[in-house]
Amino acid sequence: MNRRDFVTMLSATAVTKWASLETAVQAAAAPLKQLADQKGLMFGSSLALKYFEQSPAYKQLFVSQCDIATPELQMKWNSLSRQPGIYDFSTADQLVAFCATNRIKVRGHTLVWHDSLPVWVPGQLSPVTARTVMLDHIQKVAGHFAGKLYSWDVVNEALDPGSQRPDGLRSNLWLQNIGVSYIEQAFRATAAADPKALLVWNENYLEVSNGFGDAKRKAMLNQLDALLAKGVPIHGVGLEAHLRGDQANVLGDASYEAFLSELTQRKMKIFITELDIQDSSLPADVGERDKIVADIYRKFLTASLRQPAVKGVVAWGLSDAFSWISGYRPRKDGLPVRPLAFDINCQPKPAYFAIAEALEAAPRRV
Ligand code: 9MR
Repeated sequence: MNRRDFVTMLSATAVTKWASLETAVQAAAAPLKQLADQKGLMFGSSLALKYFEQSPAYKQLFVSQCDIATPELQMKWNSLSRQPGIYDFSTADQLVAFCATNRIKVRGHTLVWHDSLPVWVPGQLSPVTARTVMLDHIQKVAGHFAGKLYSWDVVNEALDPGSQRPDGLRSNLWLQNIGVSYIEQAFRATAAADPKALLVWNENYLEVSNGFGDAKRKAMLNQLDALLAKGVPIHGVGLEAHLRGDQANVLGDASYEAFLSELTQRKMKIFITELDIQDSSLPADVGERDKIVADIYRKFLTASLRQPAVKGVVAWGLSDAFSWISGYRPRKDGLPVRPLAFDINCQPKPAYFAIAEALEAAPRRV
């Protein structure tokens, strides 16, 4: 009997009064980090320590499943600095210490973004000051954590076809005040502040094979060509992969795999950085919904992991109890969302088994 059948049998048993049932189900669910490690991959999740106070079971689940983590909020500019030039690293330091204790690598997230800025930042930006404000921030933050992080998301979501620019860049505050060179400057400054961290451009919607995604892919490859030609230290691309349950037909297809090959040819390490699946517009029936979500996890990850340049998978949360989607993309019928691998009781869902199967099918990294 394979693992999935064994767990289905345990879950289906009517004798739910057995105190050991939940433990048995969890025990049969091999840690995803272990399945990943067998293939030379990493598996992890976004992390916020406050959830562990609400649920000790979640803490246990997190530590058992993850060998890499991304702070969900704690390293964003508005979390670190409420007043100009004054930084409080205490919460982020706690997170880094927790990860060190539990042998979990940390992905720094994120240095230069248009979102999650403290209110004081936009007020200080002008074509004269913006460069100094950005570089000071990078020096302070990347300098503070130097040597302790696996990687940095140096720029985040810097592409947006909606900005209607021929280069596909997002017309954000940094571009408007510094110009397109803000990206190159950000990477060079991060490399100087933390020479050990892997430097990543983290981006959304690159994984979607439609007109919008195609435009982003083209812009991404053009940007990489220009940066690499100038010797800019950029080592990887992060694909957020906030996927939608109603987009199965445009996920994990041949053109997506062709895009991953293009990144590979440019010697990029590739990371799936914020994986989850919005079930907001899927049928209400939980069995039906869970199956659609699981099928997308399997299809998308199987396609992603076939490419050896993909080094790891980070989910944007592990348990449905703690997902940004319940606040940002709730269901119209008011039912709880089910976007992640484990349910609100930290029990594995079909999505877990789909992720496990994709990891087991992945070629071993050398
Ligand atoms: O999940 C995060 C949510 O709790 C925050 O309110 C929000 C703004 O900081 O950011 C969310 O995480 C985002 C990530 O940092 C970047 N990519 C999109 C993620 C989901 O919105």
